[in-house]
Parts: sequence; structure tokens; C-alpha cells
Amino acid sequence: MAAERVQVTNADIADMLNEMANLLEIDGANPFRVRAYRQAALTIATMPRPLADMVEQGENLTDLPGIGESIAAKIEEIVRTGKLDQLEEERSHIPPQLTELLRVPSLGPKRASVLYKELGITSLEQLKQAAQEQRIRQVKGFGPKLEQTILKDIEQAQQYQRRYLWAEAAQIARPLVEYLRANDRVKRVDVAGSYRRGLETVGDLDILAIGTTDTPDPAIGEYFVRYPSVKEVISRGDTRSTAVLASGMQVDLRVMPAESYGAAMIYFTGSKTHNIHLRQIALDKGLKLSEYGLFRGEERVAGATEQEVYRTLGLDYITPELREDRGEIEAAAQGQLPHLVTLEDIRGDLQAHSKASDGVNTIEEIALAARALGYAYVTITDHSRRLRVARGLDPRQVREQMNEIDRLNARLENITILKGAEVDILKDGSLDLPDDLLGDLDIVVCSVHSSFNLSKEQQTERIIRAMDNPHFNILAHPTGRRLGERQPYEVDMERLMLAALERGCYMEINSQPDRLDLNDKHAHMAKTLGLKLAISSDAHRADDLSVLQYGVMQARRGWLEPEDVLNTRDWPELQRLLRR
Ligand code: DGT
Ligand code: CA
Ligand code: CA
Ligand code: ZN
Repeated sequence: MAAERVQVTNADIADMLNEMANLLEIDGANPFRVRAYRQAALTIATMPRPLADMVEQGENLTDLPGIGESIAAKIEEIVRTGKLDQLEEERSHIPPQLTELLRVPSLGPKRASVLYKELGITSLEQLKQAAQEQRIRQVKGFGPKLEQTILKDIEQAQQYQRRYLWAEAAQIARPLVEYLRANDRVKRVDVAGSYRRGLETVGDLDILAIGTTDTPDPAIGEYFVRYPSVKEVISRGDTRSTAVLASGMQVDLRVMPAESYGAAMIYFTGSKTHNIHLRQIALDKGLKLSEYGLFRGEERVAGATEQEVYRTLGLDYITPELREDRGEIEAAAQGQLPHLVTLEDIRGDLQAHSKASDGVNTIEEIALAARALGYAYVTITDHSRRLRVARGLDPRQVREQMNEIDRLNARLENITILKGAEVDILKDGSLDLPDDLLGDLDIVVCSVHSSFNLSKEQQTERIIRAMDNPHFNILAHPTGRRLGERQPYEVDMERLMLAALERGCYMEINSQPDRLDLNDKHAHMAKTLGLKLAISSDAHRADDLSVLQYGVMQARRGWLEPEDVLNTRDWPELQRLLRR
């Protein structure tokens, strides 16, 4: 049989563009160029449609927002040849592992190349060893404190080493599931594991299938390992096969009998701690729970569906996002599980950027996209002047934009554009736009984009001082983290939340796949304290309004119900809530 040509996936393309960005950064290239590659990589990694199809069908890639001529040409080269000449060129004069060092946020390209020249460090492992042996503090420009931070960052980077953003994992999982479902011998396919629980990052994909025969069907595993993106087959058996895809993602496929499917779904969805707690409950009832079913002695009393297993254990059905053993089992036993927020509950978006600052679409384009999603309102929150890299607006430009919004609102039907801004919180806690202007906006979203390294105490006080401004409405991306890229800055979150409650301020779950900030635990903390949250897309392109679904997933993991979320309300009611 002729080898099937492996189609280059979006994840492959994104990886190569990211590597380009890293190498260019080490080379000291223009930061805008570096950022363009990173942005394109993220766009591509989270885009459902394969770019390879677009190239094969001769479509123009520059129609995609955020992708210009130069990057489009590179993508075409990757799709056609499987590689990128310029990347090979860059690789040839930079030690390949040096780019690993860029995953350590406290290092940056300049410091990384100093350590390379002074200590010959080219990998994360070597860096860790040097830090542990206190050799880094001896290099000029480095000290003991930075050495500590570097060590902490390495641990973080290593933790994320083989993990994928949920949105990237979805992009890899969906076509694979489609491929498996297309086979006649497969009756049912589901992705379990952390992916199904909606965890912010996914380590590997755990896929379950039911065949059409009573005995395990070896043909299913054989079919699975023939998936064109499979790079390496680690094992293949009648009931279990493991393979690594071209993207580096590992996939476990298990073929289960129909009578066990529900029990297997519970087992392989996890989390492990949820499962352990469930097994204890089973034992207390004189039952035994495994991936094959719930048993009394030899007799299977439940197993075909998850509902049946939970019911037999005396529990309400627990949705996968809650399965972390954070009290959901107790709540299910008492019939008190939350009625979690869904995407359908969302009435509008409270953060989006237009091309006036660092977005790519006009306000009208964003408004029409929001209307197409069925929203009642969308808030334009361009950056304030301080954020020069994002072409932040000065007060006069904000006024002009407000007039433009008035004109659009007069003309457009079935959508209201709210006037907002994403205002920088300056180092001293003051806001980057004058009060009279803030007072005329519908929504003032505030965020920290500088001085990330303040102590926990100072950072917390800085933000609370900002909340003292009576125009402050919503704290955006409250910890500033970028998954796998930048650690959160330090803040006393509980104190911040209590301060927000006292002042009538709110916080945001930023839905960007690499932010998801607040995270699930913080969202749960907010709910417990009674602080309502916004779920915002922070879209920089009209298409990106849909990333709000990832924020909803984290909100669900944080137990949020519709009433806990600001933008489940219509604008008049939201307006009342925002009044301080
Ligand atoms: P990941 O892949 O690191 O993002 O996280 P998971 O949760 O997908 O973990 P994974 O792939 O190691 O295992 C998938 C599920 O299988 C896990 O959520 C629960 C179940 N599982 C795996 N190992 C064990 C175990 O030792 N005991 C129990 N009770 N369950 C396990
Ligand atoms: Ca997994
Ligand atoms: Ca696994
Ligand atoms: Zn921001």
C-alpha cells in the first residue's frame, strides 16, 4: 500500500511559526515582526479549518485576519514542502535548544544569549543546573533574586512542556474524532480525559470508542494508527492503542464494550481524585466501581451510561467540568449541584478591540459579528494611550470614537455598541485616562500591563487604589498570566475580590485561550465571596468574539451559574449593576 501523504496540520504550521518567532527574537529582530509571527501562530493553532485545504484549493490566505503577504507565503511553503527555508537558515546559526530558554519569562532573548555566551548554556536542563549550583548569580547583570525567579520559571515551563492549550487540543481532536466516526465498524466515539473536563491545558487525548461487534474488534485500532497525522505508533492492541501525532500530541484510544461504556467514560474522564472519591462511595455501599462497570460481587449493576452509574451511587449526574473533587460529589448527593452557565446565557461581550488600537476590524464589523452571534450588545474597549505598542488612544481619540459609536448605534439595528476602554492601571494606581472622560463611558475596563514585578503587597495595593476611582468597573485579566509564556504577577486575590465587592467593582474571566484569567479556582473563589464576573472575549478580530466559549468553559469549572455572570443580563439591568 502506498504511504498516504501526511497533510501538514495547522498545529505543525503554528509550531514552525512560533519557532521562527523565537529564533528571530534571539537574533534581536524587530519586536513587531516577532509578535506578528506569534499572533499568526496562535490564530492558526486555534482555527478549525485546515490551512492545507485552503492552500490546496488556491484560496488567498491574506483574507485571514492577522495574516499578511509575507506570512501567507511562508505558510504556503510549509504546506507544499513540509518545511520552511528561512527557518532552516535561522536554525543553522542558532543552537536549536537555545529557544527553549525563551520559555523562561524572566530571561528574555538578551539575557538568554548572555548566559549562552558566558556559561555555554543552551538548554533548560543546563539552565536549571546552573541556577541550582548558584552559577547564574555570578554573571554580570544577574543576581541571587533573579536566579531564584529563573528557577521558579523553569519549573513552570517544564510543567507546560508537553501540554497544549485547550483550544489547540480541540483543533487536533476534532478532525481525528471525525475520522474515527467515519469508520463503519465504529458505533460511538468520545474524547474523555482533561479535554472533556475543559481543563485549560491538555496533556494527551484519551479517546473512547464502541465497536459494532460483541468481541473487541482489532480493525478499529488498525484503522486508528492509519490516521494520516500519526507520526509514531507506540502500541497497538485489540482494546488499546497509543500513537503520537505529527503535532506531538499523544493519543490513547480504548475500545470498550457497550455495557461498560458509561463506566469507562467516567473512569477515563477523571479526574483521578474524582474517581478515587467515587470508588470510596461505591465501597461504602458494598459495591465496586471500575472502568468496566459498577459491580455487586460478580453482578454488574450499572455501567452502560454515566447517568446510570451516578444514579446507582445515589448521585445526580455530574457534568465533566465539575469532576475535580472540589465538593461536587457532596453536592450531587444532596441534589444541590449548580445549574451552570452556558454560552446560550450570554447576552453580550464586555471587551473587544477595534483597529483604532491593536485590533484588526472596524467597530461596525465587530458589531455585525456580535449581532450574528445573537448578542444584544458588544463593548468596544480599545487601549489607552500609555500602551504604545498597542497604539493606545489619547483622550481626544476616545472622544472621536464615542461619536463614531453614536452614529453607528443610530444606524444599526438589533445590536447596541457600548462605549468602553481598556484603561491602563499605572504604577501608582492611577488610571491612564482623565476622570471626566471615564465618566462618559458606558464601561471602564482596567488592567495591569506594566510593572509586573511589584511585591504581592504593592501590586495588590496598586490595584485597590485603581478601584478607588469611582469610574472603575471591571478588572481585566486579573493576574496577567499567559499560559506557558508568562507567570501571573503576584496579588492577594482574596483581598482584591473583597475590595472589589466593597466598591461595586467586578472582575473578568478573559476568554483568550492562552489567558483564561481568572482561572477556574479564582472563579470559584469569586462565586463563594459573592463577586460577579464578566466573561469577555477580549477579541482583537471580529472572528475572535467566539473565543468567549473558552471563558464559559472555565466559568463552568468555577461553578458559575447565570446569575454569577454580569453579561447574562440585558444592558439596562447590567447598567444598574455597574452603577457605583
Ligand atoms: P492530562 O492528560 O494530563 O491533561 O490529564 P488527564 O486527566 O487527561 O489524565 P490522563 O490522561 O493521565 O488520564 C485520563 C484519565 O484516566 C484521568 O483523568 C483519570 C483516569 N486515570 C488515569 N490514571 C488513573 C489512576 O491511576 N487512577 C484512577 N482512578 N484514574 C486514573
Ligand atoms: Ca489526558
Ligand atoms: Ca492519557
Ligand atoms: Zn489587556
